[in-house]
Amino acid sequence: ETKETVSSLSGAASQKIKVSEDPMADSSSQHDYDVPTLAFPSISTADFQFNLGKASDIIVEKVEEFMDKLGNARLVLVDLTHGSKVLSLVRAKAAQKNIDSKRFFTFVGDITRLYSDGGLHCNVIANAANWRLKPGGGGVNAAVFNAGGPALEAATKNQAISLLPGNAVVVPLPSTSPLYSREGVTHVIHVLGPNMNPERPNCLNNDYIKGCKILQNAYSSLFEGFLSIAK
Ligand code: AR6
Repeated sequence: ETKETVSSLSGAASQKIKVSEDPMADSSSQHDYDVPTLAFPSISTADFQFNLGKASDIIVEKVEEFMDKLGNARLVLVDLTHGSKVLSLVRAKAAQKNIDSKRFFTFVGDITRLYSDGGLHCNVIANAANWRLKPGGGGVNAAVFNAGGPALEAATKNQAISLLPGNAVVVPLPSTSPLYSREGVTHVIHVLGPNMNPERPNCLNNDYIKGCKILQNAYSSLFEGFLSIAK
């Protein structure tokens, strides 16, 4: 059922438009845009060579732990391809644990183009950073710093100059950053995960006792950082 109403759109002359009387029909898309949403990559599982099975266990365990504190906020694990092993492992394990798929799900796409390419609005995105918080180096770090532009680099320097493994830093994004204007991203959270790659600093030489602890701490820091701005 619809009714006719008179409305002024962006200051233009009034015009007749039809609006639906079903409140859900009009509010649902608006509602989705407003839901605090964190998009995050699988920390440490590419360049840092962390075991995918262990990493996917930790992701699901940490998501489950934070579910109760989330309120209406959402967590989205992102990777570049439909063939992503870590996405399918996490999907299977999350389903097994009956994790609410409205508040935690996986998404295929470039984390710097979730809204413009995929129509998914995430107000916060996470970066799998390096300890110096420097641009470049490939992977998601290069993509996030490229997309964020000089504004992200400067804002990052304001918050921290380095990061210890297992830690995260929340960076408010200036509106001059393309990530803000194009994607609607208001914060980037840099996370430093454990490194198993001998060619990168702080290699743990396959010590998965330490590695798993650090990855757990990394996700706790990330989700706590997100909650601190989502509320
Ligand atoms: N969008 C979404 N996911 C991505 C993107 C993207 N644009 N790019 C990569 N991934 P990695 P790490 C996924 O290697 O293992 C950097 O050079 C990727 O498929 O970016 O924590 C830093 O400077 C994988 O699932 O991060 C560090 O030195 C996940 O993101 C180091 O690499 C993480 O892959 C960190 O290594």
